[in-house]
Amino acid sequence: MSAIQAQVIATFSRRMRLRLADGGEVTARIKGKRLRPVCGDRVDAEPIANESDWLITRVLERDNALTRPNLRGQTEVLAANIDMLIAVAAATPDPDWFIIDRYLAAAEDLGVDAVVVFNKTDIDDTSQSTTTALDDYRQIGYQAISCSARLGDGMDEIQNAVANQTAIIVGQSGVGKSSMINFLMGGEQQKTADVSSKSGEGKHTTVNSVMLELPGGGRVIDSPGVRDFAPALESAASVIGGYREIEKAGHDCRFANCRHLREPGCAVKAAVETGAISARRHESYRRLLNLTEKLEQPT
Ligand SMILES: Nc1nc2c(ncn2[C@@H]2O[C@H](COP(=O)(O)OP(=O)(O)OP(=O)(O)O)[C@@H](O)[C@H]2O)c(=O)[nH]1
Ligand SMILES: [Mg+2]
Ligand SMILES: [Zn+2]
Repeated sequence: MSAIQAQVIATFSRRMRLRLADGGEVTARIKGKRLRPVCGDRVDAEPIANESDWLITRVLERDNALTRPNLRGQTEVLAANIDMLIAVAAATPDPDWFIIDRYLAAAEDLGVDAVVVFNKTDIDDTSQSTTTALDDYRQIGYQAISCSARLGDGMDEIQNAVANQTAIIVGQSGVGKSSMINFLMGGEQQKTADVSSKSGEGKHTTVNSVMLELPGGGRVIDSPGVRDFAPALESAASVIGGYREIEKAGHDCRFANCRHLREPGCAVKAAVETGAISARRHESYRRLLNLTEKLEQPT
């Protein structure tokens, strides 16, 4: 039998789960060392005689890929062919809005829709910093949804947002990504674990990316939680593009190559001073610009 097209729906280092065109699922290994399929990839695969595993022989061209720089400075691909990114923060662990901003910047860079979710409203939904952050996102034009995967509040809004999409759910460990997916799946599909009472951090329960078909429509990729995230951006221009309100205001700066830090006649700084642009978002932009320019320098 010759190769047929399939999609990678789960990765376990070098072993993969594939969904075939007829809806069937098989496990597969990868031909050769050079192929590096990730969750969401479309691949060519063929059965292997006398084995239950299939063999992936080719990775088809990607529409897009969510990446991050790993510790060795290489670009690691997290998932491919997505059309929505859902960035999750929660009442516990303490929300880190800078991480959410950097996920949003990654989504802008990919040209995919992004939604901000604040989970665990049953624990706390009154913190001023959270209310401000969510209001800021809405004002910039992002959908920001508050929910409780435990109680089900707000989960219909998330289901509506992902219907007809292939979305990746990202965020710190322990924010409840897998719990949200379990709620939407209507059962315990994905393993979850308590946030550590000692450190207040999640336990990195999800270790592999897995794509699930939701009964209410749409597909979601559960992904391992992170301590930190920064997109592998190419240039200052892509950092600016990652902050849509900064990019927009920047059209009125005196200098076309304004970096929106200390330049004279900077419309972005002026907007930060009047409060039209959130000072926290501008600080977030400054940090990502710094980081991106540091990575650009040969060391
Ligand atoms: N109170 C409350 N707890 C929740 C809610 N959603 C999830 N949790 C709990 O938060 C803990 C972490 O949830 P997970 O779903 O494992 O979190 P995760 O984001 O998938 O974490 P990683 O896989 O480590 O990245 C679990 O104990 C969940 O039961 C919620 O809405 N309210
Ligand atoms: Mg998880
Ligand atoms: Zn400027």
